[in-house]
Amino acid sequence: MSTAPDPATAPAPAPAGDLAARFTQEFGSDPAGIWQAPGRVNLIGEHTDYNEGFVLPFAIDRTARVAVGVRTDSTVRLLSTYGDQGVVTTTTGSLEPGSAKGWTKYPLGVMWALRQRGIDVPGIELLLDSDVPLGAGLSSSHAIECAVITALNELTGAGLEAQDMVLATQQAENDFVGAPTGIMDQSASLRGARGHAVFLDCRDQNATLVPFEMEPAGLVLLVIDTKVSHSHADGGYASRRAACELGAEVLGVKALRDVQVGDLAEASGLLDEVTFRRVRHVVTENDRVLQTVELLGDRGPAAIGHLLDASHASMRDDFEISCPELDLAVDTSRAAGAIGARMTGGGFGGAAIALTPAASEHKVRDAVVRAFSEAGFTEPDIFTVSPAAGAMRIA
Ligand code: GAF
Repeated sequence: MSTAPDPATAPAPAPAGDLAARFTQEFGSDPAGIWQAPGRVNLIGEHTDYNEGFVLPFAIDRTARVAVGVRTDSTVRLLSTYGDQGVVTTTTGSLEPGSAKGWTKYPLGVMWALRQRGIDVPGIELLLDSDVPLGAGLSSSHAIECAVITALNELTGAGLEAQDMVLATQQAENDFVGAPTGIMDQSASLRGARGHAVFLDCRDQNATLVPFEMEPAGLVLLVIDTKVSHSHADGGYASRRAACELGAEVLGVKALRDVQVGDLAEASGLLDEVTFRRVRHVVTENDRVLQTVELLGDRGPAAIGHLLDASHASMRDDFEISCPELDLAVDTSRAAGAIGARMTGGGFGGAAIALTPAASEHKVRDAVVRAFSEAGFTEPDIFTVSPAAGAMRIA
């Protein structure tokens, strides 16, 4: 998706009526409907999903929207309101891994994955609009995929449950896009709810909505987009996943989910030094997710700051997926008054989050912008997010 401008600096997404009008202007007929799906912030639980562990993401108030029309033939025509690709035309029969470029990999990957499930996906016309920042670790790609699968599930009458849609979008990411990701991001986008985080057990896909509201606690959640672009189809994500699989194999467990904090001393004698640190991150991170859920229930968001900090330290030192910009964003936010901060998402760039007293928001923002300028880094984009609804039809 690197050819498109960053929607973080672009205007808010077009109202549904404008998107429908643009669709009609471009394709010469009205769309069958408009669907939207949010990006996500992961509050805590990083690189635990593909280890069958626990995650606690939430859907954010930034969405991808698709206007979709059904054709009577197999032609597929795709256009986005940003980027410079123009209308991309293909056919349902020619979809195969490696056949798509840029943002079109996401809708076409979903169509391919549905066809792999025997679902008769017709030709379509699709217009995409999004205000989820690209490459910022907020899962702009899954927002597109989840909007598309929600639309196609309805338009084809496939009747897929959320769990099936999660697995279909994972297959699209893994096998069509080529990113060996887990199930967290699409679960948040499809199953999120306003005012809640999604506590997901990635072994059985059991999801529990956990109340998570900043305003009553006098807090805001800042996202600091470092503008360091990353891609999970690059090698870093895959190599971390491979280290986890190696760790589980040597320790004789199905997945690292089955290793407890109390097992780590013994594990250190069985694993090489680097693999041990990768394992220690996952095992302690699972424990931090469980502690976070408990604290949110007992004492609310003001009580979880130390767990966010510990999560960041673990990703920086043990999993080694942070970068100088993310570390600076986290350290500066903390020093300026945030009660907890961590990088969020797969790492190697993207965004940090800072849980901040509302009264300190401007101080934290100013401090981070100043620190980035002094370090010679690109100016970050800083904005607040709140837990929002999951994917739905909006028109
Ligand atoms: C990316 C992946 F898509 C998720 O599945 C998850 O592994 C995350 O990185 C790391 O927690 O967002």
